[in-house]
Amino acid sequence: QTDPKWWKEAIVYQVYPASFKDSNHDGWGDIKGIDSKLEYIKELGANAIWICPFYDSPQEDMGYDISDYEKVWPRYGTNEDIFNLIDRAHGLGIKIIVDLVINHCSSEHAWFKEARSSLDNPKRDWFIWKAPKGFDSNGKPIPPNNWRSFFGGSAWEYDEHTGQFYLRLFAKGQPDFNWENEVTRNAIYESAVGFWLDHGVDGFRIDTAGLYSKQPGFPDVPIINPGLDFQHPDPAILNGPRIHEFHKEMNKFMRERVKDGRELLTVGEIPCGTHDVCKAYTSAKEQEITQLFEFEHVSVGRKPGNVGVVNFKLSEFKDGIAAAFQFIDKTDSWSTVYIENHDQPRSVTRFGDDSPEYREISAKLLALLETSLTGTLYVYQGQELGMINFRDWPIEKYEDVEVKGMYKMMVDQFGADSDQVKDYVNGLQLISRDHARTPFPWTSEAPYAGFTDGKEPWFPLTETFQEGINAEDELKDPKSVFNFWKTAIEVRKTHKDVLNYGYDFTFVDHANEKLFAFTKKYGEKVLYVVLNFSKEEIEFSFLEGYNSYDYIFGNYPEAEIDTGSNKLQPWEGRFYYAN
Ligand code: ISL
Repeated sequence: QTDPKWWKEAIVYQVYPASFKDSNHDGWGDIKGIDSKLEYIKELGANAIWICPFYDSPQEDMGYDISDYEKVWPRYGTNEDIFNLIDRAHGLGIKIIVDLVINHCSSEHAWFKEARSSLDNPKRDWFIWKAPKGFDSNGKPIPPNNWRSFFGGSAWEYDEHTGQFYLRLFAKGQPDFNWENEVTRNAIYESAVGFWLDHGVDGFRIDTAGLYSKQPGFPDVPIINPGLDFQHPDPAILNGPRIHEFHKEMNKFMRERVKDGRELLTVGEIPCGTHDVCKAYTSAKEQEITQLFEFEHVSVGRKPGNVGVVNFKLSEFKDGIAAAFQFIDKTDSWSTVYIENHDQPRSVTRFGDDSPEYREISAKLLALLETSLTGTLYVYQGQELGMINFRDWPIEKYEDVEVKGMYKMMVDQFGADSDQVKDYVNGLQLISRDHARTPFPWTSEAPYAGFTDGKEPWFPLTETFQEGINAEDELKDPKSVFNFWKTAIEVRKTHKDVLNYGYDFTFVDHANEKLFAFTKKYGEKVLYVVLNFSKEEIEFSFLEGYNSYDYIFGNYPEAEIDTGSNKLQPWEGRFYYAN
């Protein structure tokens, strides 16, 4: 478990290229923009960067619809730009992880264009085609089964030209590959994996990595939710019969392709369901992937099917955290720690308190929680600033293909004025993916916060860049969220045995709906973490059976608190060693 691999200890900073930094004044972020900010990322303490898709794409789903795996989307720059970025990052001691999106490609990919051209095209079988089940009274073709898309509606798209449906679990322009076909698999590995390994990347974030193996026979499934969400998809598509075989095969391809023996970080995006499944994917012995992103904690407070939000209790969030990350105790598996990404809203709004009074302190509390957990730590751009969700945007201002598809589905089903649709739209204030995708606030300067000095950005900024939530102001302020994250990351590195590798994660006072407390061990060391998830002053108990407590770190200045007292200020958290 403590075998010190770089990918176990990495601090990975996630960059969303469209919204990080524009270098050429066109209102879109780009590769050279990322290059110009490597020092900023290093300053935070990160030593790896995961860059979301930057490949050629019609951008129906922000680059998760790839039309050429081996080419940078021209708006983001050129292949030379990314090769230079990889070199310069390596020079600074920063590893580069790229996104691997291979459950599907874009309908504009040459492979799909060939496949759809005729029934007997040699690439026809690279995708999943089925004849209509029949035709309805209006002569409309009926999809082959009831599988649904994550973005609303049927997962089957009718292709007039050949009179068959193709499967697309996401948007219309994202046809699913047929992973049963070995020729297809090898072509995917060669193009999407081999090409980038040859150019020196240090690993892959593997998109929707549990979806490749579909249930044979394509049976109808019980519809379990009003909508479809990634945590609770229809049962025939997730973790299917050949999924582990496929991952082993791809992993072998990677190992053979890497010529200089470098170790790769491979992180799969997989809601596992059970801990046994999580362990199976990530066991070192099995050689599939090194770690995965679970969804239990970020799903808390979402209605089944992702069609709105409900109130949740702190104890549910605690369970989500334990389920998502702490499954590796005493096994050869490994996990991740994350709370934000480009699909998740801002964590301060979701799990902290984004009011002006408590935003900073609750953002710091979340940083404490994350830096205390075992696994590889991921920080999403803007999280280190304590960014919050945008407020009160009308539905028309949302950009995300998921929102558009789901909104349409809800309106078709319930009517635009229905309570269901109102609920859905209200929920978006809290959970829409768009909150994480607004341009990065580098400065407080209007109108575009230093993100671009050119055209209007592709997507509006979150308004709070003029209220101190921007990199320039935070770098200068020793008490900022940024500088707290920086220190918390140093503390994590200094105490990495128990913080990064600790085991025996055990809740203390689990039923307490304000206090999030637990212990973890490493050898003789016992870490005691107490976090006040409320704006009230609360108390915790020092555990019996220990002689003394050493205070390690917390989110209130040490001079302002009595570390020997068991009282916690609003949103205060502390780490102790229990001796
Ligand atoms: O974002 C979600 C909920 O709001 C998920 O349902 C999401 O679609 C799921 O986590 C899969 O995400 C990944 O693949 C998608 C892409 O849209 C996401 O951005 C990506 O992270 C399709 O490639």
